Amino acid sequence: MKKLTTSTRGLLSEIKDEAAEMPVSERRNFLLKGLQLTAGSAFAMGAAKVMAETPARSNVPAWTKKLGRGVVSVPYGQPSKYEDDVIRRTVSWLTASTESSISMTPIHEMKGIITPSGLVFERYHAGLPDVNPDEHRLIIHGMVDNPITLTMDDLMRYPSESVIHFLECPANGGMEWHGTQMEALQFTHGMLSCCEWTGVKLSTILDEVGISADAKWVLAEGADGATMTRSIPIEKALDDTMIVYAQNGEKLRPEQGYPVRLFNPGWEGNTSIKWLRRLEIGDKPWYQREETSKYTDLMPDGKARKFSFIQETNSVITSPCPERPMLRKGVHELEGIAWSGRGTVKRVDVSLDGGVTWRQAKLKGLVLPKAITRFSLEINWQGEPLLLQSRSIDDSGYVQPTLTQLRDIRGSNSIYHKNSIHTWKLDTDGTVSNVQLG
Ligand SMILES: Nc1nc2c(c(=O)[nH]1)N[C@H]1C(S)=C(S)[C@@H](COP(=O)(O)O)O[C@H]1N2
Ligand SMILES: [Mo]
Repeated sequence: MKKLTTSTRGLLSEIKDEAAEMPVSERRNFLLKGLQLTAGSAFAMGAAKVMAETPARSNVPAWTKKLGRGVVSVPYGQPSKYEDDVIRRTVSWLTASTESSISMTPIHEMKGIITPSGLVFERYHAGLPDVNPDEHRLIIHGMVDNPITLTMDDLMRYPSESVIHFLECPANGGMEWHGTQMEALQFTHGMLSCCEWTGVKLSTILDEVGISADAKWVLAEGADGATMTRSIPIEKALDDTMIVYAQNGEKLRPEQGYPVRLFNPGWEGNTSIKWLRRLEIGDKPWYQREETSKYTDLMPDGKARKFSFIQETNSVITSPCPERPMLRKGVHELEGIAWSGRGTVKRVDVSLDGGVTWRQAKLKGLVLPKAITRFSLEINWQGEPLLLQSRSIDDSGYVQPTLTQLRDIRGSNSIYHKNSIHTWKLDTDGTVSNVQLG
């Protein structure tokens, strides 16, 4: 299958040339295949016509004429082989090695609000450790009355809770503070996932160990080679922080921290320590004990923003997008996703003219706090160029800022927390490119 390419048009003409030499019956399937992968409007409209002219009954495919595979031929199910383009991807020049790197979720292919576990973006500081759950221990100590060491079995005996929340790296979109660099939605917004997480509320366990009245911070440490360490304020720990061991109905994937991770709903992803081995209750954050914080946002005056824990509301149009161009003229369901680390997405507006006029989109399906929320708007596209934008507003009243508004306050030195309104340029031929407007 063709890999994602920055030159959609180049690929299209390639497919078109190849198709011209085929008999009509073969061409139909081939064209449809090409459309799913890349597609452009003029070409796509041709394919739709071919399809309409072929009577379905004359086409009895091979798989209708024989028995298929029996049960348990695949003990753990996998996606169809025809979906092998729906995968995590990384940007090779972003990091020096794959062990300290990040891959992105193919959010242009996502349906509904749940990210399948195998497609959740991965962020490692020292590669993926192979943790044996039988040998793994979670230690909870520090300013507590009764320090404890938990096995995974111990942990699973506590009352459990399941929540659906997004998880986003604050560097999502961070490559584009200075200008556009990425010609794919997967790379502009793909450091984002939304799963059902199951585990124990941290407050339940803190209750049991009995924290000191002077406790202010919880230091969390991972069991990977980076022994990644972050501190979270006690208020968050006692609010909705969880110790999770399951994801989308099964045990955590190794990539997501198997057998146990911390999960801080709505907060920057780095605080959700994977392969969690230690929680130390204290009165100081970790950066006052060890090194200086990496997770600050450098401001134009050289000062840094600290404690920018919350992932503020953000949104992006997922169809059309560079990977999903417009296939034909006419009525389209424009679709997108919005999310807010403060709470629930209240409203999403869509602009077709680069922010001059706005229309309110419809929120679709489940609308949950701190979760991916889908929106849609019906448009009738007649081949005119458009500048597509979406603007999310959450129930705290926070309105997603324009790029100019964000840069006015934060400059463009930071690599974190770029949640500004995103613009896609839709061309007359249906292709979509990444542009920046004020
Ligand atoms: N132990 C450990 N925890 C970690 C990391 C890590 O490298 N080691 N990366 C963090 C970062 S920066 C992010 S954005 C999230 C990503 O979670 P995911 O890989 O499950 O998508 O995990 C966080 N937890
Ligand atoms: Mo991150």
